[in-house]
Amino acid sequence: MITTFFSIALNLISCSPRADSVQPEDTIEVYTISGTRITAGIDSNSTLKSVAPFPIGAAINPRLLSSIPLYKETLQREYNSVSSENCFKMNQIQPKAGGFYWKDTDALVNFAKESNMRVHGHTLIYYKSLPEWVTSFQGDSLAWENLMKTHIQTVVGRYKGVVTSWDVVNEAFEDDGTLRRSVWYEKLGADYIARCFQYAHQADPRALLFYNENVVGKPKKLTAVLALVNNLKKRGIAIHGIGVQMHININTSEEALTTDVRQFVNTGLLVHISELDIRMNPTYSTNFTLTNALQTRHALKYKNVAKLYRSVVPKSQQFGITNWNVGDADSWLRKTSPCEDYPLLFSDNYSRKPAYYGFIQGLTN
Ligand code: 9MR
Repeated sequence: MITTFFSIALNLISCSPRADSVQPEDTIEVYTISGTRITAGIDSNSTLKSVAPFPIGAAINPRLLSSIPLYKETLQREYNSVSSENCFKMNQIQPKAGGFYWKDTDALVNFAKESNMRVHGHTLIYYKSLPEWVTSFQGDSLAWENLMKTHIQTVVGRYKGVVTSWDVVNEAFEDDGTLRRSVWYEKLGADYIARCFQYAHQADPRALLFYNENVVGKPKKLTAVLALVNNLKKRGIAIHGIGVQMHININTSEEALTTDVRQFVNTGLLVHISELDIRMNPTYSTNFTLTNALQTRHALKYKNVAKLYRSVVPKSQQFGITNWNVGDADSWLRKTSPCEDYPLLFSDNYSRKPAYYGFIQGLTN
């Protein structure tokens, strides 16, 4: 028996197929033959990590590993890299001055080790998610420098040789390309970024160090990031890669994404699509309806992002693609947006969505 994509979408979302919803050339081919699910050119044993020519990651919450067996199973079946969604952030890992909380990060790295996965640490220095003791800290610039250095070197030092790579600094720029007036900038000046990389490099000279930013559709910020990384390179400061966050939606233009990624490729550094999710409800409509047409557009966008990465980023610069969360129910968007959305590859109960098959096609075809 051959069932088209529509029947599968029907199972997933219980809404009627709409004859006008898909152009033939836009169809993501998903079939079931005698109970075996098949996508164009891909056998049913395929998983993300088995087909991808580079590591495929997910941002995870280690607490869900023990509470949701399917979460863990999905990660182990599909992924060979993990990022930490929140547990390495300063408010979680150093909630009190000098009081480090390692339970969650240890759980994450132990899980990665037993599952043969790479660990990407997100993130050492961020303007957000700071503990109260930092935001209220009183001290001169030397004391602030010491606070920042100690934080970086304690965390990187503990996981030396275990965490492969770090987002050393995250989101240091405003959309207009000026440096964000974060507490780090205010207390330590613009060159705090360079020193963060130096401190991380001292603590683990073999770790790969990334600058991570949300630049899509923000050309001034992108130019500022390029200037920053080129400056660090020129000064001989250890920086190995750029994390291109990709919190996009079904209307985001592939041309714009290509231009952005190409500019990062030109730096010669590793390029990590570090936070991929694709909103289906870009207008934040409160009357959102999940249709087959939307699922198809969503799947095609995932396919195109994967294809774009493969075609624009040379193999030697492909650090990988990381999905920002696993199932839709875990998505940060579900927590922060009041509106319905289904941004990921797996459904609330971790079944593979059309987007999964689109992504698989983009990784292979
Ligand atoms: O997904 C993360 C969410 O759970 C946190 O509340 C939030 C603040 O720490 O950060 C979210 O992740 C962000 C990431 O750290 C940096 N880029 C943007 C991500 C989505 O906001």
